[in-house]
Amino acid sequence: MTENTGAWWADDDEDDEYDVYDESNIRSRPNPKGNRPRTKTRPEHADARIARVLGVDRGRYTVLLDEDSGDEHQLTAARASELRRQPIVTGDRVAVVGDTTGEEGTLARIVRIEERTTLLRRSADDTDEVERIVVANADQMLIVVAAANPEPRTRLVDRYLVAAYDAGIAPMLCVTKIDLADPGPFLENFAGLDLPVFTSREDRIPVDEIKAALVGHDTVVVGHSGVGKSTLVNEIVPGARRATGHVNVVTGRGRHTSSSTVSLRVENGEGHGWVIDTPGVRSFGLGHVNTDSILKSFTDLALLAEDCPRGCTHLPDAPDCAIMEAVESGALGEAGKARLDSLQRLLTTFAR
Ligand SMILES: Nc1nc2c(ncn2[C@@H]2O[C@H](COP(=O)(O)OP(=O)(O)OP(=O)(O)O)[C@@H](O)[C@H]2O)c(=O)[nH]1
Ligand SMILES: [Mg+2]
Repeated sequence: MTENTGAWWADDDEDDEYDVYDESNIRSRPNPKGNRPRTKTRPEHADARIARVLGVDRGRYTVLLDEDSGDEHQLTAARASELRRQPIVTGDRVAVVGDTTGEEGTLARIVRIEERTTLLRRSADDTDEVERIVVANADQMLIVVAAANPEPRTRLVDRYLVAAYDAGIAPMLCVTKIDLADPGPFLENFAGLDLPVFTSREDRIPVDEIKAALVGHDTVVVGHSGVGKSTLVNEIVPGARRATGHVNVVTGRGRHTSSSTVSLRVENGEGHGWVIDTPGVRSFGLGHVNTDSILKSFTDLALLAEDCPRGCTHLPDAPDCAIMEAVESGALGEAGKARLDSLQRLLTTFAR
């Protein structure tokens, strides 16, 4: 798949600008059956087949049909007019009808979006009610952060963690560019979390280790522009050919090289999984996140919280917080202290 040159929003598929490519606009075609009007109630599409959305580019969806059968093939599809207000994103499972041969020049039609198991969302900022769906049905998130160039930001990682916990997606962390700086001090911030951590440098990417974690899963790769997401993906998926870009030496910023979200198959001797490379974003707003879901992801602490007073914030100034009492009593050891710190830092992100 080639990368488009549009903005990150090009993936969002909610922009009316892209609706010009939508099938709904081919309506002026003469009706070959004569004068029978188009009926409003459409058939159930009993013959529809389920496909996986691999990528979206200007209103055209690349989908994979008959996954894992001997006849697996990709095809291009457009969204049926009845779905024009519903975003369809990478990772979605959709029902397709029409020409599903995938032959050159053919275009199938997406008539339904299957129920999603997870939905990774973000908003432009924390007050923005408008959500963008980043990816559907991922069960893992690989948060990529560079040890330097660009400098690692704890807060951004916190945001990704919260978004993952909120969506019910298991997070993992990969620190790249460890040839440039020691990742140790940064990683201490996350010591309290059950977070698998990989460290990597371009000439020594732990490919086997990362692959082993990805096989059997759908993993969305997120992180700032320039941290090396596409560099990793290219190493993990031979032939992925994701473009990579330099980081500006003066500003330390990446160039937003990847502009599309794309699913690629990861394989090792054990099986396969899917890795979804996403464009680096400037902000990851969490206007939609519910604080309860953050606590829920700290299973042990959530259990203790059942003894908290009603409406307890679990923040340092909260009276009679059962979690803090347990930690202070030493019952949870040093690890418990670190976990409480992480929990409080994440909760603070949302204290409004
Ligand atoms: N020194 C060093 N440079 C690296 C490492 N990994 C990646 N890079 C460089 O970092 C730059 C950015 O890498 P990309 O893979 O394009 O980053 P990205 O996260 O995909 O960026 P966007 O697509 O813009 O979001 C490239 O010049 C890479 O060669 C590493 O481990 N060490
Ligand atoms: Mg990239």
